[in-house]
Amino acid sequence: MKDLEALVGRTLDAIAASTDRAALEAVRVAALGRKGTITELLKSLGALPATQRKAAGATINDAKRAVTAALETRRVELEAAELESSLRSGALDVTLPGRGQAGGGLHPVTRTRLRIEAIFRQAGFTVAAGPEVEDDFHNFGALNIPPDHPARAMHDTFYFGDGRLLRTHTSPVQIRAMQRQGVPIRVIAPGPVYRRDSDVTHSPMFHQVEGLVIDRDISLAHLKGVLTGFVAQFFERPRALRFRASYFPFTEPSAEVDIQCVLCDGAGCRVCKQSGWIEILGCGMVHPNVLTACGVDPEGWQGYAFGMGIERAAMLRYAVNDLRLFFDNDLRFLAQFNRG
Ligand code: 2NL
Repeated sequence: MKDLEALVGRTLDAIAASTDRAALEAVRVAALGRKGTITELLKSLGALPATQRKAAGATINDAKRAVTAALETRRVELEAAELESSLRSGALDVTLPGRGQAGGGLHPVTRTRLRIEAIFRQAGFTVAAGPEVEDDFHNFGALNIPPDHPARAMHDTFYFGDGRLLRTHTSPVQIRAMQRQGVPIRVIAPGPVYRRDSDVTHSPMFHQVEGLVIDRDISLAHLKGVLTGFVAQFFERPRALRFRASYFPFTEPSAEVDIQCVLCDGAGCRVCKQSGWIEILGCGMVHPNVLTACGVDPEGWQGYAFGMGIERAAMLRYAVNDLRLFFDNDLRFLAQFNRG
């Protein structure tokens, strides 16, 4: 029994000294396993005389209970410590700021288109869209440009070879709008257009916005009024307009419109080539043949139309000096339009 007391003492010390669950399990096996020290003692009870067996059995079982209880207590302690340490090592500061989210932004050409749309909507225009793959009639025929007309060469058209082509302007959208909804009509048609032309100042795809107003007694005065208002709103200050007589097959009379240079206020600079004026759009009174082609009686209806390049308008508004910047998609350029 003296040996048993010492054995229990050593076992309890070993339990207390166990720093992880594997060590603790080794102590349990050494004491209570199939060949453990306490197990062996219990087995040896059979060799004792019957008179001593009961008392010895009770003592050994008390020792076994004490060891079992100590094992259990230590197991709970070690598990708590392991949990604590794993929580500490996996600690996460949920108050740290997240990684920067770089927000996307609209392309300057898109911003310019939306700005133009908003100004014309406010003036009572609707915004129309139509196919980019067109037929000869809607892109040329209805616009008073017959098959042999030299104006077709001007447009440097992409042809598919089956009668279809890529629209060279957004006029066909307005032709379709007139055919569909008839007159009176007050519409703008923004969108991509295509021409076989590619150099420093020309891209084979660019954007245009055209406008069309047809009613009973629409005159050049209405055209000048609408364009003057548009330019003042687009550039955020009144600008003088200058109409120069020009030629388009689809308008008569036709004009090209210059505005007082937005960079030098008309004083003369590199952008306006010292003239003080820069061209911004073309326009005119819709040719009677165009109305007839759309089933509109030119004796009862008349109106104006205009066309403007969106990249050009964006260059003037944002003081961008190279058209190609709009097509390179260099984020160092694009990001400048989406600050603040
Ligand atoms: C320019 C000139 C212009 C038109 C476009 C048009 C449309 C219809 C009928 C008549 Cl449906 N005209 N559009 C008229 C005059 C000029 O564009 O320099 N664009 C960039």
